[in-house]
Amino acid sequence: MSHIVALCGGVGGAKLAFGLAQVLPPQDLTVIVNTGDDFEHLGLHISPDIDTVLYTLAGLADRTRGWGVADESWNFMAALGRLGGETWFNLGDCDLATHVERTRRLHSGETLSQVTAALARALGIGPAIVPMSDDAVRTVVSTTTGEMPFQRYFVAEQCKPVVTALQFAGADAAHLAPTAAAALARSDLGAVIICPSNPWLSIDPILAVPGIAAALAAGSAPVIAVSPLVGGRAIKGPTAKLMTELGLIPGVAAIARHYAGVIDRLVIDGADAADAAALPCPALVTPTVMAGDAERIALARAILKWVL
Ligand code: FO1
Repeated sequence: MSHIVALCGGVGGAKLAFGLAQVLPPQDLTVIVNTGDDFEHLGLHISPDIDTVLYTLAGLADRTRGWGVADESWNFMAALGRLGGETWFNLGDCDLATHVERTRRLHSGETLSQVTAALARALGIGPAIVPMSDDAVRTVVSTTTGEMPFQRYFVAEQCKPVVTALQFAGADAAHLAPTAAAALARSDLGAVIICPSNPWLSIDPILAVPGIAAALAAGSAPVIAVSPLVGGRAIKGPTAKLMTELGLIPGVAAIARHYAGVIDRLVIDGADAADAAALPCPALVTPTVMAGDAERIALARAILKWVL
């Protein structure tokens, strides 16, 4: 069996990572996760996309919200509100434990990779879950109303501001996390799968870490992206709105153009089948909407069957 690397953001990406984790032996999968969304909040280090992947693979994720833990209680937030604290970013009681433990471990000198591996182990997750970097890379969103940190744009402003540009502060000086670099350099690497996460907000920060684009280009393993758009619309999140604001027509053609030079193939939904022939790379047309576990597993199987 060859090794598979998945590049992943939050909710949509985590669903495919879950599917891959069900069909691959744990030692054959490494999931490299975006940390551009990370931030310090209430003195805690929050890694939203890592946690979404951890909770999803552990079967703990809230499937309606897409983030956080299912059957969560909110006593901490209620108490914080009574004290007049900051309540714009919601931390459930169980989720809070993850941030406290991550922050404690980071303060004691562990790297984010080590902390993430420890949390994954504790949650019984088999595949390697790896941050893109142990160095701080922070997505900064430029909008017509000014520049703001990612979570301010995404949660506090609910993605309403019109985006003009994105920057990944710290990326130039960041290093690829050692486990991520090792996975991409494996001689048995069978494929790199870019999960159906937002290319601009979730995948570009990963690709901005020096060395990763070169590693993808240097390897003989095919790089396959899964379009996060179905019929020009995102299943969840601001991808289509953002594309329009950046002057693009939301659709699989623009996704393929965005990833030009990075990907060898694109996976698209049947709703976009008519666009397949005009794409600049080979396309697999298969259902990509992952409503439940069966669809997550079916998509993972279809991609692996196509590439291996
Ligand atoms: N998203 C929201 O829309 N509102 C929230 O209050 C919120 C809290 C939150 C807490 C922990 C966590 O891991 C994620 C959380 N998210 C919340 C989601 C997060 O902002 C986004 O999923 C990602 O950063 C985008 O992928």
